[in-house]
Amino acid sequence: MARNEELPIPIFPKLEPVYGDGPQLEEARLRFDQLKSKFITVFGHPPDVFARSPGRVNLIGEHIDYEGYSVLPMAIRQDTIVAIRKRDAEEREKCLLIANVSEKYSMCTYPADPNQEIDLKNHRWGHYFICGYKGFYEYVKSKGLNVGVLVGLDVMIDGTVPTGSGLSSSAAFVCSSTIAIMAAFGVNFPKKEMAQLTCECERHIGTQSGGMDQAISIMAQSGFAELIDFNPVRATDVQLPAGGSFVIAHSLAESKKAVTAATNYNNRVVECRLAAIVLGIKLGMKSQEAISKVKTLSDVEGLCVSFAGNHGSSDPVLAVKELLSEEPYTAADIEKITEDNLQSIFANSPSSLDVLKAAKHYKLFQRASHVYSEAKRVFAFKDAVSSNLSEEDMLKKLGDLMNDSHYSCSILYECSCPELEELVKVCRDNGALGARLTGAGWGGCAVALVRESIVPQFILNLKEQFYQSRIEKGVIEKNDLGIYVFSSKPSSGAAIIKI
Ligand code: NG1
Repeated sequence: MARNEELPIPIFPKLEPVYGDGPQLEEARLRFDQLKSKFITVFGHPPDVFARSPGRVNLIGEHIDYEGYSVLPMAIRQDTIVAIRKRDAEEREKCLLIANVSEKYSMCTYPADPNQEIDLKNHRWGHYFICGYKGFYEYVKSKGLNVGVLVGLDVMIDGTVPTGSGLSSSAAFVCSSTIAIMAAFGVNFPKKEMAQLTCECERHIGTQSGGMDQAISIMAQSGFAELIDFNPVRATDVQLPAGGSFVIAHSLAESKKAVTAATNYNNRVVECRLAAIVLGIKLGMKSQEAISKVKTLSDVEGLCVSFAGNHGSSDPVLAVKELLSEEPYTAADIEKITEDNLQSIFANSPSSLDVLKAAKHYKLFQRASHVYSEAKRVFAFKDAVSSNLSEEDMLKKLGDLMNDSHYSCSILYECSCPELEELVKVCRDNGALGARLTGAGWGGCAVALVRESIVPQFILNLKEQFYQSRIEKGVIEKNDLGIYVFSSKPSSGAAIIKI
């Protein structure tokens, strides 16, 4: 039987295979009906087809996908649905009209030219659709496929993944858009190609993202978390212990990843690359060879492990401890080692040059220590789940790993924030076996592993101890609490729906 990632995106004539047959199905029916009728009101025709892709919560493995390491997320029930209609070639306007069921987002109009530049200085919500649009045309061109003359598209979006929450609303949007465009043009590809393609699509927004979010959004299987490996992209089902549940809670600090890329997300990508180059040189590579060949910390892991082997260990972190300085490096410190200036090392990457402009120093020791130790925790998590530990011991082990991951994200990777710290503490104080920030961080959500039996009480306690004061200050409405704190079981991945 073909592996999941070899299969094309599934096409369903009904909603049950995607949303199951519980209360979620009713909610989905309502959303699809509303989306269709609003589509007809706005565009005067029904949509040709729908595509949906879910958000995700990352259970463990933070900020390591772009370093080539495996991660362990699961899809959540919140998703983005895209309704689309391809206009006939003779219909007047050749433009892309992107509407949203939510009045918060006004209609965006773009030209149909797939070579258009995305105006990154003026962020608009519709840009995420254009990421998929540009990516689609680049991909069919690379495959030598002819999809006909340029036509206009009518598009309407309905998203339930909260934005800026670390639950990958952006990937849900980009993946569902790309798949909807493909479905409208009557093509479909294996999921592993779609995962790679949508990851590249999202880079058009200016973040140097790894591929985790798109891979899980596309390859998720209902009932399972997935161990996602990269190069090549692959997903392995992970059955989580039945006695535990994952509660997702929003810190209410919004993480604006695209806007803060130069100092936060892309900054860490650049720091990791520099750490990898410096390690490569210290471990015997010629500086020009390291600069041209070493892209990620996984590229020099072998060298670090050999170094550790000579010192009685197998842990690459030993090389980091011995060879990198704990003090932050200035650009000049690094250039002494690389014998080349940083601008020329990153000359081909405009978003990295933005990082260099904004950076005062580079914390190579801390970032590399996080990446190597977090990569090990992912496998420890996967091993614990498939071990024959008692359920109680297994849950405890998973919780400990999540706590260690949070410490590393917070102290070594510095991607937490005061609100997340407070929330993680409240989770632990109320019986979470483990709690950590999830996703890029700097705001957004925490995920807590909680014994199934205490979930309702746990959520009530969080409402009292974290959210109540924020409701009183008017930060959120009491009626919206269900959007900000909920428990989630692993949901299904992307699908094309023809109803
Ligand atoms: P979110 O939480 O969606 O911003 C981002 C990246 C992931 C991964 C995590 C950190 C994108 C689309 N996603 O996720 O690839 O690097 O941060 O683990 O940039």
